[in-house]
Amino acid sequence: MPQVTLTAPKMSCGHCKMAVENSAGALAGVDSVTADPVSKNIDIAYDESQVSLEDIKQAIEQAGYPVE
Ligand SMILES: [Cu+2]
Repeated sequence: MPQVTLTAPKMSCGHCKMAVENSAGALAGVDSVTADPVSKNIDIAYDESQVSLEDIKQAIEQAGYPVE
């Protein structure tokens, strides 16, 4: 299962963490999402046969957090 770390500089607090985790975590095929508002990193494990990295980025960006 691929694992990737994205960076979302706009995350700043626990609310941001939950918003990011809930947005990506709601996608079928996303196994785990851990967002850290201090390091700005989002660790994601996903099943590439069910969901693409592009879909995951899009979900997080739609929640209001541009990813790098
Ligand atoms: Cu916040």
